[in-house]
Amino acid sequence: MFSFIKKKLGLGGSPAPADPPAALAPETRAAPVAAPASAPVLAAPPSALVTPPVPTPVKPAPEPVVERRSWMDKLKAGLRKTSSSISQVFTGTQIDDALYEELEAALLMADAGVAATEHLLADLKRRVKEAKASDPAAVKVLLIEAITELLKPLEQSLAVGQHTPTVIMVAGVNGAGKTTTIGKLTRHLSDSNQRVLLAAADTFRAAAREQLLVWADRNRVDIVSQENGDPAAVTFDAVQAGRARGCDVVIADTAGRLATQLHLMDELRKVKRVIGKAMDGAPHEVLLVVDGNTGQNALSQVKAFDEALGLTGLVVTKLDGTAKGGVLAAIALWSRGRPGGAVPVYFVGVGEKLEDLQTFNAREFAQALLT
Ligand SMILES: Nc1nc2c(ncn2[C@@H]2O[C@H](COP(=O)(O)OP(=O)(O)OP(=O)(O)O)[C@@H](O)[C@H]2O)c(=O)[nH]1
Ligand SMILES: [Mg+2]
Repeated sequence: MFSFIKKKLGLGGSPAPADPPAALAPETRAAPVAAPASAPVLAAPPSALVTPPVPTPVKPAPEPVVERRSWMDKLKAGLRKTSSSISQVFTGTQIDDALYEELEAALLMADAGVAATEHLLADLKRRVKEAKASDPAAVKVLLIEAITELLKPLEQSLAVGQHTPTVIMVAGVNGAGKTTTIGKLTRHLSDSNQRVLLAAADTFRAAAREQLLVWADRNRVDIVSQENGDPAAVTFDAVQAGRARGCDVVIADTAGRLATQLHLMDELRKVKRVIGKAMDGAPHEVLLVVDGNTGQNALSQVKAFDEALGLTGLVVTKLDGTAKGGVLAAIALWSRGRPGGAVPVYFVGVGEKLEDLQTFNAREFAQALLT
């Protein structure tokens, strides 16, 4: 799916098989730090593992169109409730106060929050005046423009290749979709001949380790995992192993936690600090995975995790369920006032399958919200 990388690198390696390969030897699955670099568990031959000279955006090519369209269909289906209630606003014949009031209510219902709703309404009124729009259908088109412009700064690509390895730390509340997202991302990176190493830094539950092991096996990548280990120690080992083996990307999966669980947030900070000790300048990406169903709570999570860790990107999952989608507008507005600039939404998830993780596109999202 992320064939863009293949094109950019000109590597075109064959993708990993859909089914998990036969069980790998335990020593390759739970690779110790000191494992020799000569024992890669990868589909692609080492000779193909070229570090790109420039950062490589992890971005799908516009092709294949059918796949992207089916993803859009899922996104639209997920956001149908929101889109039908907003569309309802534009079925009348007049642009009047009642229309704007109805729109305000629909945006609030869609989880956009008060600030983003006010911002969008003011921006829309300005656009309507400028365009001298005279019928509600034209206002709807202008609203798509306003939402697209608001969301646009969130549309950025995750780049790998500038560092070897690029170290990515993944955090989020329980059940947000961290491990699933890492699995999908790993598969896309592997398919693009990027050598990935996973760190099972969710050491609380054996099941969590097992879950990541399954993804590692399926994708045939190395994993550093320790029974009852300390999350920071596991991550440290993984980054060191990633450096020793010349991996392109190291991804650390962490245990779910609420931002209000202060000791667990401290632990997360420690994981981040320790990654920096294992490699100067790392982690290069600190991603927060947010469940799109959590509404305005998603914005609270983004703020809290950003304060604790300094986020570099977001993944919004489960937009195929009961998610209303408007919270992205709230995140975008908050991002505008953030000293470090917008926190990009690198990926959006609309299901549990591999192809259900896609890059975020502001215009597509705005269209899905309204049509
Ligand atoms: N419908 C839907 N389900 C998803 C999506 N992403 C993840 N899931 C499901 O959400 C559930 C939780 O996903 P995990 O990846 O285990 O979440 P996690 O954040 O790692 O959870 P903890 O490690 O327990 O904190 C799983 O059943 C996933 O299959 C998505 O985009 N859409
Ligand atoms: Mg998990």
